[in-house]
Amino acid sequence: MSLMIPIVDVHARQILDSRGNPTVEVEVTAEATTTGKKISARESVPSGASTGQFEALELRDGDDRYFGLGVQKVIDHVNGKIKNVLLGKNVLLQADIDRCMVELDGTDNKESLGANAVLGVSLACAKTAAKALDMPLYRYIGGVNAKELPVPMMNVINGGVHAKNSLDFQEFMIMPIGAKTYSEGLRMGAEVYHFLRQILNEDGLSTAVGDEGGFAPDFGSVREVFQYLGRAVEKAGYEVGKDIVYAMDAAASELYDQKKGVYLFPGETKMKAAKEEGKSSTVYRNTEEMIALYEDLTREFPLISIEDGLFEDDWEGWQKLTKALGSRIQLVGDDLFVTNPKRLKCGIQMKAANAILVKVNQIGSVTEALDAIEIAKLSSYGTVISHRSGETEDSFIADLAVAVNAGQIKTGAPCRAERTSKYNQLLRIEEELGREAKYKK
Ligand code: 2PG
Ligand code: MG
Repeated sequence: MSLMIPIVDVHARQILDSRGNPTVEVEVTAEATTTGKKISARESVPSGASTGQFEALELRDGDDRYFGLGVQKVIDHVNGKIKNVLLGKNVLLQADIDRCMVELDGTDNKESLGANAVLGVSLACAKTAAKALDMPLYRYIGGVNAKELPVPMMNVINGGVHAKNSLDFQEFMIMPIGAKTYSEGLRMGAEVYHFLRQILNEDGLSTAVGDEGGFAPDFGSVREVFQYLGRAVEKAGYEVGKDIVYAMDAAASELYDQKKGVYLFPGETKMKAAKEEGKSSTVYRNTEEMIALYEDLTREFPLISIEDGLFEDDWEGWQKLTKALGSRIQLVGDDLFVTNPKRLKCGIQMKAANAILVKVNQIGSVTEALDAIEIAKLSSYGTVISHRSGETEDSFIADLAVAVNAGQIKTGAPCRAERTSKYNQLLRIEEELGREAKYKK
């Protein structure tokens, strides 16, 4: 008979995320039948700003508290219907727990209970189960072969909807691929980040940070961003393209004008107008021009990964992009796939993108996120485990990245506690794994 550790309590509360908006925290308690000992663990739910239209639904109250962003309805769903269904269930049966909640919800996008309700419970169950077995979370989820520390994709320059600056693209990341270990990589990234601040300061540019901890000054162009990154890498004593390479998240759906079928660049327009004393017209690009821009950037700079290069429902465009660049660089589908096994399968069939961004709250349960990762791996698609721009101090995704040997994690700059909590948890895991820890296998 397999081990039975029944759930004896499920309790949700409203807490604040890193943007000061409400989110859900769930505490699950289980009881070891042999000893009668109670074990509890809690987890909280992140929240995006550049959300994909195909994501599972994040339920909000829509009343006059917290500008409509309260999650009291979600709390009631967890403490009511969900708790009723889960009491007495074995906390070790994650797939069974998640399936029960999906069935209870009964919709495709979890709109009746809210993906934030289901996910909070799902995450907390996994953590409670690991604790009940006295196992590290990464090992509970991933098993005995969970040992690969991910390369951090550190978002050191913020733009798009994550910052109020002139940058239309959302994220510019550094990846310390020249490091031998994760901790060395983290150090390299943090050093570059500090030199970047120094250089920006010297040039009179703002070093205030955006939602993910990266700097957010007004840059004249995308190329200027990469030039600054290069200067910071060199000043830190590393080699551009060898020790450190670049990644970006264009978050192109945020720029896409569906009526006109083009991508608008308001920041670039503003900077151009300032230069040309108000004479400039709106800068826009069509799909071919977007692809051409990416091609140019990958030739000019060691840019090895582009996320959401095109609109989230332009499958044809994605096919073209993948044909043009897919054999040379990583093309990551975030809003395109929304961690949804169905959309990922479709993309694989169509040869759209070659990697998936995994955000647990896009799909709303641990099991479904693991399904998406498995499908990606089977088709040799890359996997990047990711935070959201609105985060909490929890570090579930750090353990998840090691559990599935994802190889890459995107969790912001080495700054702001909700970002460093993930990077720091990875340091602990690396220490615990000791000689078995792998980095860039
Ligand atoms: C993204 C994310 C995380 P958000 O687009 O990849 O960096 O942003 O959580 O706002 O969707
Ligand atoms: Mg993205």
